[in-house]
Amino acid sequence: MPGEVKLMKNRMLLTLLSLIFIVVFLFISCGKTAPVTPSPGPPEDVTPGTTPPTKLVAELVIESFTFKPATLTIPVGTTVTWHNKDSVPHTVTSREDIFDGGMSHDDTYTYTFSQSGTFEYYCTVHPFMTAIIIVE
Ligand SMILES: [Cu+2]
Repeated sequence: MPGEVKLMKNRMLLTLLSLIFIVVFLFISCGKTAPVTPSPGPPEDVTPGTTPPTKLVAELVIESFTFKPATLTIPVGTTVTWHNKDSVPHTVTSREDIFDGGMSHDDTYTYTFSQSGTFEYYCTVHPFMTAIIIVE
């Protein structure tokens, strides 16, 4: 009888050790697989189309009482800069009062065309100075 009890105790101890071993093994396995989980960050940055669009710009000069070029065709969203190279002041004045800017010598005026259309403008100081911006 005592020998049988000892055997049972040994079997119980063996079962308990096996359980502990399984639990420890599972913990180690979990610890190893965890870092493999993909991080959600980087793929979004790689997605095409997220890069900022290049800024649309155009430059005009006012020289010898003339807007150069007299007719300029630009896409919607273009920022136009006029540069007065004359020694006298000029203005860039829209016929429909959409934009109006004055410039002294070597000064600039900037306007962004966010709507399509044909925009005629002139200089209020010298009304014979006219030009057109076509926004498509
Ligand atoms: Cu002028």
